[in-house]
Amino acid sequence: MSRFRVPFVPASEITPEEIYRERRRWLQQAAALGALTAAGPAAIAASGVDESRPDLPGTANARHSVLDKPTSWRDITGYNNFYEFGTDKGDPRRHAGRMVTEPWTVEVAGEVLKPRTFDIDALRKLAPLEERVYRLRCVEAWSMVIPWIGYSLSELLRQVEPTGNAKYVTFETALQPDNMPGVSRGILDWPYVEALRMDEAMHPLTMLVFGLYGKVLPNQNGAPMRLAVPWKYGFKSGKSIVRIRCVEEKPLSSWMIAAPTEYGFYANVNPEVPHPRWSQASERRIGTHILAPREKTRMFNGYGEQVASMYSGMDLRRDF
Ligand SMILES: Nc1nc2c(c(=O)[nH]1)N[C@H]1C(S)=C(S)[C@@H](COP(=O)(O)O)O[C@H]1N2
Ligand SMILES: [Mo]
Repeated sequence: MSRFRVPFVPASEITPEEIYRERRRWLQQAAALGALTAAGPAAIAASGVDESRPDLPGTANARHSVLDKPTSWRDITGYNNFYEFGTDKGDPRRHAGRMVTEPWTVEVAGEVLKPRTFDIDALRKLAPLEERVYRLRCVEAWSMVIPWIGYSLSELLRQVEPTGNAKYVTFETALQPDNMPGVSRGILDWPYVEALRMDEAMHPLTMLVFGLYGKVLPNQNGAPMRLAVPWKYGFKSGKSIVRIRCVEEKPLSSWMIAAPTEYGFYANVNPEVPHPRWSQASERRIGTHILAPREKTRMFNGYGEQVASMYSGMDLRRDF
């Protein structure tokens, strides 16, 4: 990345859209030259990537990447929510090594013409792996920037041919009570289940993830396969998925069952709708200086241009 610079134009002379377009053009050029990858050698060295993990490279997808500086490997893999392993931010890294991820299969069933159980190796090869730098905004008002490796979930759903009755898609996390110390402590209605509307699931930004920073996904981040839905609060992106079902009726997610007034089905990032117990107007970027100002949270986590049309006509205060 150091060989390339965003061309400098005085900010006073250009509109935000022009900045955005210019940067995007630059990104595409850089990507075409193979220069832009968040997991490039310099970035990897700086972020403390665990070099002992197996490689899982992906081709940089500049169109679907943000320009924010990726959060360090240390923070991405050490500050986690994965309640199956406990509620402390360090619990997933401490305990997720016990989760058995081999062998691993993913059942894709329900309202589909071709239900099928996929082996994880087949899933990794189902479509070309891409690297996409996404923002992740947690409902707890912190955020990260993560270079994920994977491809659009639509690639998988197309394979099973959803029927006309398939209106929603559910994602179920593995349940290994003996290996997951958080499960016996209640908290959620296990297994962890999350869901999307079919158009959300088919949106190109909705990503099936197998790796990060060019490495195979660590268990605490949802190995061997998790979801990344960047315009929604982090809890919508289920980890360590074993079952995907296309269904007709709007499903209840584990979080809706646990606290229906706090967590809705859509959970789109929305600075104007506070959580009943705290504001969602700003966020703390993990890994920045303790005195760094909080960032303003953006509607749809900054992905409005790509996703807002899916919600036109909806009252997002009611359908939170
Ligand atoms: N199965 C499962 N998936 C989960 C969670 C969880 O507790 N269990 N936590 C969610 C929340 S609240 C967030 S913010 C993201 C965090 O992902 P990360 O730890 O990879 O950053 O995972 C989501 N997926
Ligand atoms: Mo979260």
